[in-house]
Amino acid sequence: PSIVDEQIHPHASGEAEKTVNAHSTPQDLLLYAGWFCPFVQRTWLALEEKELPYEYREVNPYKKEKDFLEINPLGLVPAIVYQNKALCESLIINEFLEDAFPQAKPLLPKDPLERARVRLWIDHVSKKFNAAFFRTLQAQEEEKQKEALGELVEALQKYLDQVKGPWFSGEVFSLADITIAPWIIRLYILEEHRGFKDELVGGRWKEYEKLIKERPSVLKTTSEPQYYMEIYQRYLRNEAQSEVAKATRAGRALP
Ligand code: GSH
Repeated sequence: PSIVDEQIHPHASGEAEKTVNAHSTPQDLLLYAGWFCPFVQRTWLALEEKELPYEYREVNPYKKEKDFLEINPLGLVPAIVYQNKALCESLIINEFLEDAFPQAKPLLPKDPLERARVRLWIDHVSKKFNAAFFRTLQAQEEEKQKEALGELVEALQKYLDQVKGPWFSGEVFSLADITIAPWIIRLYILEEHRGFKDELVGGRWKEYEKLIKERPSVLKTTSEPQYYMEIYQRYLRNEAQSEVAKATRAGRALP
């Protein structure tokens, strides 16, 4: 492969860069992040929503540097270090933040059944929607692109049917909204290159999408569109060499 994922823009831009700069001093909680990464954005969003003190540290996970592999042997961002212990996986870290900081703003509802419902649909976003997103992005033949796009739209419709409004769980912004938000702000890539349209989802999609895009924590963790495009060009040509891209190419579940 001639395109190397290591050559990515080195840091956040726009609003996200301001947020990074505001979190440069050492704290008990250290976030290993890549500004471009939608999985990182999930954890970054949880930290911002909960207003926890944290230090942001930019790493390029494609370089697999020894120091970072000691933190996360899988070599994936996000990872955090808290009280000298390392933790990885965006969804697990977000659950950890809920457990470890009960005095901070909760991102899960109180009712056990509703908590379980939030988790069920987080699982749906992560298994069905995220996988369809990368399949749509990487498919090269028109027929395959259409098929993947159909699956993506269906996954979004099923999720939307479960949104109580305004947010997934009603009045409280939750980990479900956080789990899908990074992909909502990246949908413009599929709109420009794979024929995605809001109208395909229908219903209250536009309303929900608008609310997510305008959420202050989302704005504060989002870089400028041209820099995301640089990254996603490699996916659109199916040349990306990330673990996610390789799994998608091989028809395997996402890492
Ligand atoms: N399941 C992981 C999570 O939810 O945290 C996925 C994380 C992930 O794939 N991160 C990407 C990464 O670190 C960046 S967006 N990739 C490095 C690689 O693929 O080598």
